[in-house]
Amino acid sequence: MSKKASEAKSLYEFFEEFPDESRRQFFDVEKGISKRGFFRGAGLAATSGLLGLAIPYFSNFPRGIVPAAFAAEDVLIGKEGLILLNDRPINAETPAHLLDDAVTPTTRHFIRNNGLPPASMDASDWTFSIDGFVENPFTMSIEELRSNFEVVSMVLAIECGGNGRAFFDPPATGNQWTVGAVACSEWTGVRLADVLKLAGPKPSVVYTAHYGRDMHLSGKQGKLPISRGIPVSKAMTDNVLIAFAMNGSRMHEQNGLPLRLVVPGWPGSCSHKWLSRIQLRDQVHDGPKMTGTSYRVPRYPIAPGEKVPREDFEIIERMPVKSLITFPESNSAVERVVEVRGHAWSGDRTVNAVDVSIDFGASWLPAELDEPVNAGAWQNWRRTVDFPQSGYFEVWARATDSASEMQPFAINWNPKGYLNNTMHRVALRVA
Ligand SMILES: Nc1nc2c(c(=O)[nH]1)N[C@H]1C(S)=C(S)[C@@H](COP(=O)(O)O)O[C@H]1N2
Ligand SMILES: [Mo]
Repeated sequence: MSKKASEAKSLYEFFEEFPDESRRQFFDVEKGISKRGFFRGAGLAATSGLLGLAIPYFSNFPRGIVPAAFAAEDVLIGKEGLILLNDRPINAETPAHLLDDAVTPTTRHFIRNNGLPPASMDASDWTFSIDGFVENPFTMSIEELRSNFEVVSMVLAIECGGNGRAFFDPPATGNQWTVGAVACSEWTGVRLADVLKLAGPKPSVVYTAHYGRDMHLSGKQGKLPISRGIPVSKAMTDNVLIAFAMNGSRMHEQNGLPLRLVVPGWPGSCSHKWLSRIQLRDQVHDGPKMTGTSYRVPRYPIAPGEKVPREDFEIIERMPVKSLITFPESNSAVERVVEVRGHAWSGDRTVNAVDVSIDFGASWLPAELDEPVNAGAWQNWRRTVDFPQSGYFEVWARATDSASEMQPFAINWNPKGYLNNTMHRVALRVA
């Protein structure tokens, strides 16, 4: 391997690829746990109490894993203000007030991993293959994708199917996302539709299957953390991209560097990261996280806590209508007159109206709502509100989409905690 340890792009990669050097950098056998590493601003503050401590069982420390003392902050290098929900696999959400930008900066795009990111994310030797039920299977480098297909940039929203899971009662197991497993960055890449057309799907094709180079948590070679797919009709939509750049520059390691799918409006799990292969199938895909109850909901409404037979679950397709209040920040103090603002989206549809309430839903005020900058982008909205007096207020926001579907106040419960699109509320102290 020609790469030097100092070129490791993240702490993760450093520990994984250079187990001996990383151990030497972070563990001083005589002085104990140390922080002499070369990682700019890596989260010392939270771990400083541990610095210099002897490590009695040093010789047992597994090679290639990041010490827990550092994991919490250092895995988020290149991210700003994200809240880590889990560090193995890494899952981190963005507080609502940090999602205020019309286009989400790379530093604030959430992270949802099912496994371990690949050790190498080198764009220059990455390949992408398309095969299965196609006339013309092929493999291309990222450079070849760029030169063989039209390169487009689009602002596209990705929301995890489990966003909002934390608000389910009875609770659902899985990452306890509150509202911040959503983002809308600008992605640059080629259209999946163009790539499929060159491959020439056979008439029997109904579904895609997505494969990436991340690893299963068990570390077992060939065991996939996730492999999902979408109906070929969705894959042919012209805002589904195979992306190689994020916000006009390098993609973040945790967001799929160097190549990923972006399937706006559908569960984030369709947007495969570290993408290496798409297979076209003559039947619905059956990879990990595609079957059973994964990314599926009962096909009929059920009562909270109700048990549902497996065969009554169906695959989630479009995400439901939803909105987010990104200003003011919840639990902050504001003046009597304030501009409330945020975003709204509805998978495969547009949002027709956003209304806000400052009186716990008794009356609603229409917000000014922008058109999406392109199909698949969230829509920005704003509304100046005039609080009648000082005190405790809540602002509630409620979006209604082009099919007249409106965000509910009460939760539509389902066993795995998906699709929670209840209204967002922020608490304010009015001066
Ligand atoms: N290869 C791979 N792709 C993946 C995942 C993964 O674990 N591995 N997680 C999926 C899920 S569940 C979501 S919500 C999105 C999150 O994208 P982000 O981490 O860039 O925000 O990536 C999807 N693509
Ligand atoms: Mo997800």
